[in-house]
Amino acid sequence: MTKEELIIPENRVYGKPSLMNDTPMHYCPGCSHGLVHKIIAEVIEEMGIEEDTIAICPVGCAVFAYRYLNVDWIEASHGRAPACASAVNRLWPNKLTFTYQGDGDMACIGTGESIHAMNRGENIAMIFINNAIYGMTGGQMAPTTLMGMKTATCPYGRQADLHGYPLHITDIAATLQGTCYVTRQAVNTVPNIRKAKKAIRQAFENAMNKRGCSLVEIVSTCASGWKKTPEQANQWMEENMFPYYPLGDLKNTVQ
Ligand SMILES: Cc1ncc(C[n+]2csc(CCOP(=O)(O)OP(=O)(O)O)c2C)c(N)n1
Ligand SMILES: [Mg+2]
Repeated sequence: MTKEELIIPENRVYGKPSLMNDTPMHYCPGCSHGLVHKIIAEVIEEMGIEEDTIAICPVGCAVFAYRYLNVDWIEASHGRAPACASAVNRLWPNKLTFTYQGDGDMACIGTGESIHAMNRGENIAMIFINNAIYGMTGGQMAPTTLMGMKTATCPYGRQADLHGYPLHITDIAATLQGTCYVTRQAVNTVPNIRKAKKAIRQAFENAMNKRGCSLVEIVSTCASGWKKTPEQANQWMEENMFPYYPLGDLKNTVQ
């Protein structure tokens, strides 16, 4: 069956998108990163922009994203993906440019770059994996760590007087004039995976149509960092993360 025939809905068989290569992923069981990679690959394939995509990967667990999807990638230094994406998109305005960042990368070391890229209305899409922790470096507290949540650097739980409050960077993004689409999604169930995929497609279309900056937050699990099994991590996310980071669109100027 040719690739064209495969994307006709009635011919479609469950499988790996052709953009995903056979490199074994380094992600832990139950991690959201792999699922999000897959839906990004599907969207790029469905939009037919495999040769017209430049992705910027972060420092964090997704540092090796460039190994798994066969598009052009640039590896930015920690937090600098939005600055890098801004330059790329100004040089190649007809390419899809997107960043892929964790909460430590986007909402801590890269807060300045993220907010200013969004505020400038760069024609880029930003995919933001919020697992409320620094996964890669051993589970330290992130700006998005919940109140009371235990991490390697707040073993008694996050306390306001010591650590301050969780940063709602997605809510801040929605207030910026340069953003056209800001949404919060998850990949914990099949319906949510479908919604997240639709959101990523919308963000990519906005970027290609030069409508401004889109931010897609994916509320995510980090089973290893949270010291839980994959099932427990999904349940913990539903019970604790979703009330604090409710799913849905925060801003959509495009409808
Ligand atoms: C300049 C710099 N500071 C700190 C680090 C250490 N470091 C690597 S990844 C990371 C945080 C990653 O967390 P996040 O962005 O949430 O991604 P995750 O691993 O959770 O997906 C940190 C602090 C670094 N590599 N470079
Ligand atoms: Mg993280």
